[in-house]
Amino acid sequence: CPSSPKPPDSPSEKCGVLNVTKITENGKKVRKNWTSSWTVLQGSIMLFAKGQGGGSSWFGGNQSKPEFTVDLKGGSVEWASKDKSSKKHVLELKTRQGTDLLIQSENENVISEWFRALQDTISTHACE
Ligand code: I3S
Repeated sequence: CPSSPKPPDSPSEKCGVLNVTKITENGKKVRKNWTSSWTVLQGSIMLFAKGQGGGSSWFGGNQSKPEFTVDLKGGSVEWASKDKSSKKHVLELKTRQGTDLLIQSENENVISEWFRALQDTISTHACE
């Protein structure tokens, strides 16, 4: 592994609105619940924040915190196969904790940028 794959002054940071659903939690399949979520990528952490008016249907479920986070270290990202969703532009994100998510945008450029950022993040943190 390279000791410093990125200069310290260029942290991987990205944010925007994405459609998100969990598909597994702790390795167990869960029912999909697509929700629009404000999404922040900072370091190896991806944070999904409940927006205004996001109630109990928000995909983080009925947890008290208004955010849900996953750690991308040791995870993977790929374009979701057709059997995972009927939607267009869907990424499948797998985490080491056994929580797998689908993230989607109607805008192909938006989701392609997220794909690049997530791949970048995963490879940057692969050696930690
Ligand atoms: O993989 P599935 O079960 O076809 O996913 C669909 C369902 O979650 C559906 O809700 P119900 O559980 O009430 O049937 C959602 O409305 C759909 O959006 C899900 O499929 P897509 O293909 O949109 O990911």
